[in-house]
Amino acid sequence: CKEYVFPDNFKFGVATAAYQVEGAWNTSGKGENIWDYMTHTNPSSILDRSNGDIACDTYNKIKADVQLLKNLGVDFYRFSISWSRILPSGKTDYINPDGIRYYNELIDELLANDIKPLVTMHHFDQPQPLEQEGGFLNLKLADYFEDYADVLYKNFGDRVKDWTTFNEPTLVCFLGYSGEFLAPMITRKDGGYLCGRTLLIGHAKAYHLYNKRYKNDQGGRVGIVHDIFWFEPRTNKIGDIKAAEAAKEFNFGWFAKPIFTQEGDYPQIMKESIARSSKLEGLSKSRLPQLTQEEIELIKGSADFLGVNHYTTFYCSPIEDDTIERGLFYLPDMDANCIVDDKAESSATPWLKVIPSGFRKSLNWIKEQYNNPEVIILENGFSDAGNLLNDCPRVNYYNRYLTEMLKAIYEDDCNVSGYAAWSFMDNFEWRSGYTQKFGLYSVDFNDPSRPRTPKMSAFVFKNIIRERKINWSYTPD
Ligand code: GCO
Repeated sequence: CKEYVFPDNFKFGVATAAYQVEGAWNTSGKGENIWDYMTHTNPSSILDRSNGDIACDTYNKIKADVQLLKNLGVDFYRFSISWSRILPSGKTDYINPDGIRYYNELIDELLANDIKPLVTMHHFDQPQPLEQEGGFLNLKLADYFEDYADVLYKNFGDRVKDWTTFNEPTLVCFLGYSGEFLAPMITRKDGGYLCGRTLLIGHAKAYHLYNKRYKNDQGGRVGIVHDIFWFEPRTNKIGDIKAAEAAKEFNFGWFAKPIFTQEGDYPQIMKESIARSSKLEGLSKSRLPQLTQEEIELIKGSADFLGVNHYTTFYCSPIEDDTIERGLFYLPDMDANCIVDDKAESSATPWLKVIPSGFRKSLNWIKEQYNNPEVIILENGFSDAGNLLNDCPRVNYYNRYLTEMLKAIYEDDCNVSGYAAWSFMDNFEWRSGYTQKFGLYSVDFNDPSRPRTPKMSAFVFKNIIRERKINWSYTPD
């Protein structure tokens, strides 16, 4: 097969998120966030009854961890800032000096080692006190988010040049406010959409604030991170083809269409199917709140680049096809039921099957639907269950997915400028606790000092970065 070399300006990184790695959950003035609250009040919500109280303890390991990053040779490190560590109440009544100190030290240490920080402002962990006001169901949180972004730009923007507002808004909203999967586990049928509006507006406000007040001096850029699964029709029947289209729009178009297209509104398929199911339930109007013209104008074009997380592919059929069991990717109101391919290679995560071709297809779909925006892959990775250092399946996953990405760049002209592996190290995998390991470094969670050990995948990734090409000799036959 053809050997591609990564483009000259292509940037490599690894990613983490605050709640999954930091620990120090109540140290030096940090406030409680929705995951602290949920794991403490409802321990059985987590598969192994664990939590992120200590996690990987990255809070206490800045210097050592940055050396590991340097050793990998990454150009950037994607991490998230814990809103509650900076603003314990969620609002600007009090800015926690230790939060500012901690991220200053991390950013300075990264830069001293030639690693650029790429910062996520929100990765699933909003402050718990804001839930008393309805959390993201309440549009007011868009303003609180803008105020929080202001504090971040003011304190860190002299050194942070790559910002993203929200990580995976679809999952934050559907799984947090309509489904029962992510904190705060609210189950309101309209919850996902109310949350979605707040996130879109909060994102857009944070984007415009940067442009108005900071961009001139700081010269950075602001994007957002969407998850994209690839959705294949289960067969070539028209119903299955339509179902796969619907799933793409609910998963990705919901947040990408308003921001990245000229129409600046929700996808038509989504509007129609929510209106239809609302009507069937006897509601007088659709439970999807319409964006006003003013909101549309605010949101349209509000991103300098598109962050993309991609892991796997699902196979879709219409919901009425009751010969098919309800799949793992199913959103209420969406006329599609999407299942995993049981025959594909598995990871330790039930929804994550190894289907590399879906990556190239996703990138092509983005190129076609969104006029080839600049894309940075901000998550892609594989989980296993044990403390496997000889992690051949992960190496294989990276080699094969990166090859598909390179084909998308060279053969299809997709505008992909960077790639971050998920994850730098094993960490707290949300509802699955510590049962699913995604790291390039293994972490011993039984040892209070949380030692890190490189897996084979860390060496392979390091080699890819150094040689700027995939070295297949690491891959088992
Ligand atoms: C997500 C998050 C990550 C996860 C990763 C593996 O996609 O849910 O961005 O925090 O840990 O995706 O599931």
